[in-house]
Amino acid sequence: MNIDSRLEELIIKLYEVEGVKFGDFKLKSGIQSPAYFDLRVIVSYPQLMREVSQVLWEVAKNAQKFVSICGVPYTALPIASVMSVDNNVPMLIRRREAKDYGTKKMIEGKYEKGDVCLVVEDVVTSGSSVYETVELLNEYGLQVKDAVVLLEREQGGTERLKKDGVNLHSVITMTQLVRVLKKHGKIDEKMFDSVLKFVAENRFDKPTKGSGDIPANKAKAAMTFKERANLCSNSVSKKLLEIMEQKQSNLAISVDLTNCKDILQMVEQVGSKVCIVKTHADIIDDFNEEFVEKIRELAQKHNFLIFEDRKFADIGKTVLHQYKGGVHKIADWADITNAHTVPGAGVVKGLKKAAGNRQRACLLIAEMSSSGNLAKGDYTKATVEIAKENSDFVIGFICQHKLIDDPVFIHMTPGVKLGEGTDSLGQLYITPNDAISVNKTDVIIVGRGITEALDPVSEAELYRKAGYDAYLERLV
Ligand code: S5P
Repeated sequence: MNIDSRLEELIIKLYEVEGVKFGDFKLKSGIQSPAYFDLRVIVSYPQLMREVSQVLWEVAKNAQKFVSICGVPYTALPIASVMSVDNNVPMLIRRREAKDYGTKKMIEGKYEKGDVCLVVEDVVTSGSSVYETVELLNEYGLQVKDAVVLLEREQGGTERLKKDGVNLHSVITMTQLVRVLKKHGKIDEKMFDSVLKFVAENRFDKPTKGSGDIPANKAKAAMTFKERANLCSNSVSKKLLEIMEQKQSNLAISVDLTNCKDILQMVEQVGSKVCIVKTHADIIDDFNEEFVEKIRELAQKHNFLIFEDRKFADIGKTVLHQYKGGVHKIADWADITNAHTVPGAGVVKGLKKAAGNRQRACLLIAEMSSSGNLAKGDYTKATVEIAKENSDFVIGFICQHKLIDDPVFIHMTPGVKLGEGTDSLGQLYITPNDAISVNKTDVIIVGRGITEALDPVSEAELYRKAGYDAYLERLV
């Protein structure tokens, strides 16, 4: 049996014995959760116990050499016992409370100072119970380099333990669990979405940093664009993520040409390769209503969204008129626009008001690609807060790094070119792989890399593939 179907069977079995339940549960911490785990029940199913022990032993092969194993009390105690006996590896027992007579030892079993011990756990949420056991083993002179867990809830435990020097190896992640249960009709789409939303919103390591020093969100199992689309309440972000999945494209082209004919020609050529066409209406010499009609037709034909890169940056009252009125009447034709947050949240409120009932969305410029720009540190952090407070209209960021874990926010990165480099006016380029795979953003925005290429169509295909491949790599 291959590993995937073995894990699928295991997940279904855990569900059938009610080790995993779905509904509305109040956790010890007081928060409501759509999923609840009680894996103690495994002791009543010897075959399941053996299977759990075997899969944990399989992942333990990724650990550094160890001489003993120790289960976190209580659920993992019997699991560790089976692993110990089946694989002829010595076990240690960690006491919960010290005996009030005799030696008062908290660790039972035979060990030498400096021995490396593998910790075994059933479920990891924040990582704190694994760490308590690690600390105690350390007090007794044992080293812990790795821990194995059956279910990683993806709420920050892996990262927390890593910081404390312990590598956590998991058999199943929460995302895998709900994916399999949905696939087999055990939970519906709504429950699937609410579990993933719960996980994203209840991480113990929510990033608070807001600038270039943000660490890539490494261990969180990435969600697909489609899965994220299902979580979106703004219809524009939902549609965009669906297009990205359908067209296998997270490429936005920035068509910074200065006359309508050239722009429309370029868009007709590369439209099938992109999820977004980005414009700068105010650099078009002959901007007119016919252009608007034609580009909307092309958007229908090639299934992309239009993003007018207007970078609003004034008080709410002024941007309201700039967005819906003036020569360009942007709110009438662009699905997405963007804003600087230097004026504060009023800029977003003004744009939202101007959008009215139209299906529109806004990106906030949280970081920039240009050399010496000031969008960093506290400014970036404050921008993320404005986005969170206006998430019905703000669907994401113009940025260089992933800034927030919430899967409904889309991170778009300009200043992208195959081959990096700069231009003569301070633009700094990174590669598609750096943006998507390393910095964990979602969409690459490419201008001259495509529009100035000898063969823009082939070049667009190169960028599409580079961006999407980097995204697929992130999913693994
Ligand atoms: O920080 C930014 C934000 C934006 S929206 N840096 C940028 O370069 N942009 C825009 O992305 C810029 O206005 C231009 O339209 C595009 C980059 O074009 P390229 O030719 O340098 O790829």
